[in-house]
Amino acid sequence: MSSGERERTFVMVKPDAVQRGLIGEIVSRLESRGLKLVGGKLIEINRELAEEHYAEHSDKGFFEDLVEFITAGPAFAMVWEGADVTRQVREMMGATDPAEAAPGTIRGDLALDLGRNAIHGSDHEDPGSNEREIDLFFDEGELIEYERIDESWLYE
Ligand code: DAT
Ligand code: MG
Repeated sequence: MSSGERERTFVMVKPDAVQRGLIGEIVSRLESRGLKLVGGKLIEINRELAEEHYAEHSDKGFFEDLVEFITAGPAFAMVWEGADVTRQVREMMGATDPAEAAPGTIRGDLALDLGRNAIHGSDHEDPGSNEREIDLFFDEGELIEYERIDESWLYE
């Protein structure tokens, strides 16, 4: 492997994108990049889990809307693995506000509104957020260790 340490990150297709039939599109982008899916499940997030997941925003004015949105329908929770994966996924997601997200990014291509921004990814600027979020949504037994057949063609 040439660059970056292999790590895991938590990613979620939010309820808006599930309803809009975009699970496959979003999974496909990460999969085609060469990232490895090591866990995934369709879930209904309850209020307690939503409040814990977004605890860092509990004092913000938008917190209640955010909790309502994320609990409004099924979400698709995933764990992805790869070199520098947390930062790479954030780059692929684009800016938090889809109106500011660059074309070519997931939010820039698939969403329009801050409160309906299609995807969640762990914060690469908050060390430990990836592991914390993985633990919150997944049991150890739900994560699968395996090799992609193309790994020697993805990493030097
Ligand atoms: P991100 O999802 O890019 O990590 P964040 O952690 O700052 O962004 O915020 C979590 C979510 O909260 C975000 O995806 C959309 C919503 N949000 C953030 N800032 C907001 C604001 N100013 N008004 C309304 N919703 C906001
Ligand atoms: Mg965040």
